[in-house]
This record gives sequence, structure tokens and C-alpha cells, in this order.
Amino acid sequence: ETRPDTTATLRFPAGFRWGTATAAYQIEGAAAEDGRTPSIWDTFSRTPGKVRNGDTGDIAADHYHRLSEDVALMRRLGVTDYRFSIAWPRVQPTGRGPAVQKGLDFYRRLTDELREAGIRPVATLYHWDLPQELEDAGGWPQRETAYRFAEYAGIAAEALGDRVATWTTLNEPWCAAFLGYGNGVHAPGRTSAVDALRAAHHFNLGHGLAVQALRAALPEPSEVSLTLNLHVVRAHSDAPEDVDAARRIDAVGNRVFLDPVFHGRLPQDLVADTAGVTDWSFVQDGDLRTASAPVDSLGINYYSPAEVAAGSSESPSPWAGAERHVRFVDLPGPRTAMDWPVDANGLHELLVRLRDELPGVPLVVTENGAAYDDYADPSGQVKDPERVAYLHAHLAAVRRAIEDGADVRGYFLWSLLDNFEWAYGYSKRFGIVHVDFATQRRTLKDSARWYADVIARGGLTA
Ligand code: GBH
Repeated sequence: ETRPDTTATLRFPAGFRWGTATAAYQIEGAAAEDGRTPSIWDTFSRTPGKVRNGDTGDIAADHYHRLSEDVALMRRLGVTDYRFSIAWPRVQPTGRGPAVQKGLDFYRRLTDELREAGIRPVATLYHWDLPQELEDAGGWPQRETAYRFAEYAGIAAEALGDRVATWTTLNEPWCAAFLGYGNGVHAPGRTSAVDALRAAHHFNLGHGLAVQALRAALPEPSEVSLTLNLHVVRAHSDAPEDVDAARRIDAVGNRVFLDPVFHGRLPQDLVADTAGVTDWSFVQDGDLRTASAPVDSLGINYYSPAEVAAGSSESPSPWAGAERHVRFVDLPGPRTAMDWPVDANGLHELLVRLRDELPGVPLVVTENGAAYDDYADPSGQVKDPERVAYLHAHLAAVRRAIEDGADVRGYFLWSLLDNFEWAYGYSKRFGIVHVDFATQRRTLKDSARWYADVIARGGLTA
């Protein structure tokens, strides 16, 4: 009998970044401390019926008061990088005017401790927590919000530019625009196709303006990036109607951001598809040039793929009218606790597509992970074999994409901690560290030990 060779390793390139990711509203808590004012997610989560069980981020994982403990956990894991987000309403509470020093101090302490631990800070400026006052003035469908965002980016860069290694302007503007303003499943909960498209454009504009503000304020060399949740969308068949359904979702899900940011143009098929919704007159001369200010890398978040056919879907939808032409097909096979299909090939597919479409743009997987119903047993062990299997398969897909020539520089596991999972509240756990929300006790899950081992080996055991 031969024993499996457990020393054989699928190695990743030298210098590959191994990280974990979180977001401010999902972990910090301290919602009313040190001058922080409400964001749209505070308002939304306090609105009955919007978030499961009426959960809010008031306390969350109490990271605001436990940052040292959480940095120590990451040091134990051996991560090279940590991706977190800066809460705009902590730094510039009304979305206008000067910065609040106490808000900035929190991120100074966090980045100091990370650097002492040898962990590179990767900061996202916008992970969905718009100051409520800016929403009251119209939010992202209003052009002014893009200018407010760029000013905040400049303030953050002035204050933290000497200690943050990578700056990401936006996290998943698709979710913020189309779930926030299109189907209303996310804050601020508005349901208008035209507002979703206006918001998408102002995210592109705000991103470009923020890139300019960051470049002006940051020391060289600093890395400037943005993170998109690109949809892996496959046609159910080769029938032209099904292929066209996939094209529509690719336009309103992916190219609505990729074309302005990387090519300085609007996707003309999307403009045609949405002729009954808007004439796009909110796009002004020069906007697309601004939006396409060069970035140093593209972050992508991947969880699962979708399959579509000709047909129709429910409304209100996030798809800005495409739902009248598109049906989402139920995929067979295993699913996570989110009910999302598990399909690691989708990640390979996406990375190889970007290799071809965006030559010269380094790629970083800024989120990937899974929710499962794991639990802490009395001995203190948290067993999560399904999460380990998911992570293993997806990292193997990244490794295959690198072999196939995709320039993938790093992988950030979502998430370090169990946290506030947006509309699902605390009912879904994505962490590799279990959080008992009654006591705030942290316990490494088996997946955390597994990830530490992967990082230590520089790859996967085959
Ligand atoms: C990310 O969102 C977030 O950045 C992060 O904060 C969050 O906790 C994490 O992932 C887990 O949810 O809307 O019909 O296209 C990912 C959100 C989930 C949005 C899958 C798109 C596909 C269904 N994405 N979703 S549809």
C-alpha cells in the first residue's frame, strides 16, 4: 500500500500575497463612537423588514475595540496582507468638510499594528457605507456624490498614505448600484432602474476622480486599484436567444464597469438595451476619460457562477430591464449555506478571460470564500470541512489560471471573522475564525489552521 505524498505541493509564485479580507460595517461595531454618524447601512438595518432578524452593525464583531486581538490572530495565521475598509462616516461624518481625527486615529492604530506584525495594509475606501447625509442629498444617482467621494479619498490618503500599501477605491460597485438602487435588497433600498444606472456611472466617475486624488496625495510607489464582483455568466445553450441573454447580463453586470474604467467607453449594447430606461444624458463630456485613469491592478471578488437562458425574471430586479429577457437557470450540484452553487471552474474562467481582455493589468483575487453552518463543539474545535474543500478547490483554480498565463498576484480569503452578512445579518458565517457574538470570543476554525498551513508551505498539498 502506498501512502499519499502529503509533501507534494502545488506551489504559488514567490511573492504571492496571502491575505484575509473584511469590511468596516461588517466587523467594527462602535457605530456611534468617536464622532461616527450613521451611514446608509445604519439606516437600512434599523428599518424593519430589511435585514434578517432585525440585526444591525451596532456591535458586530466589536473589532473597533479588539483590533489588537484581531491583528494577533492574523499574525498567527501568517498572512502577508490584510484587506480592510475605511468607514467614510468615521473619517468625514457628513460626507463634507474636515476629517475627524479620532476616526483617523483608529486606522492609524490598525495600520501601525499591522506593520509591526509584518502585514501589508490594503485599504478599501468604499465598502458600501455612504454617509447618510449624502444619501439624503440624493446618494449615488446624484453626480455630486462622485466629487464628495474623491474629496474623502484625498483626505484619507493625506492622513494614511505613509502606511497603507495598496488603495482600493470601490468594493463591488455593482452591488452598491444595482442591489442598493435597483432591487433594493441592499442599502439604501431604492428600486429604480434609471437610478441604478446613474449610480453605476457615478461610481465610475467617482472612482476616476478618486484615482486622481490618490495619485496627488500618495508617496511613490503606492498601488491604486478597484475591486469588482464580475459575474461569470454562461448561456444555457448555443441557441442565439440564450447567448443573447448571457450577453445582456455581461453588459449590465460586468462591462458597465470594465468598459468605462479600462477602455474609456460605454458598452454600446447596454446603451441600446436600456433605451427604454434612459438616454444616458447623465454621462457628461470627459467623464469616460476621467473614469479610465490608469490603475495598478484589478481586484476581483468571486463566489459562484450563473447560467442564463432566454425568458424572464422577477421585478424589481438588479438588471435594469434585462430581467424581461433573461431567466436564471438553477444549477445542479453542491451549494453553500447562502444557497450559492459551488463551482471553482468559474474562477479559472474569469481569470483567463481577464488575462485576454486586460493584458498588462495585474489581477488580485480580493474576495473568495463560503458560508457554512459550522459550530463550536464543547472541546473548542470548530469543524468546517466543507469550507476547507471550497477553499482548496478555488485556490487550485487560481493556481491553474496562473499556469495558463493569468497574472494573479494574490488571494484574499473572505473572511477573517464571522460578521454582519448584510441583508442576512448574523445568520450566515463566512469567517475562518468563529465569533461567538454573545461573548465576542474568537476561535480558529479548522479552515484557519488549514489556511495557515497553505501559507506556510506557499501552496496546496496536492
Ligand atoms: C461580497 O458580496 C461583499 O463584498 C462582502 O462584503 C460580502 O460579505 C461577501 O461578498 C459575501 O456575500 O445578485 O443575482 O447576481 C458578494 C455579493 C453575491 C453579489 C452573489 C452577487 C449573485 C446573485 N454577491 N450575488 S445576483
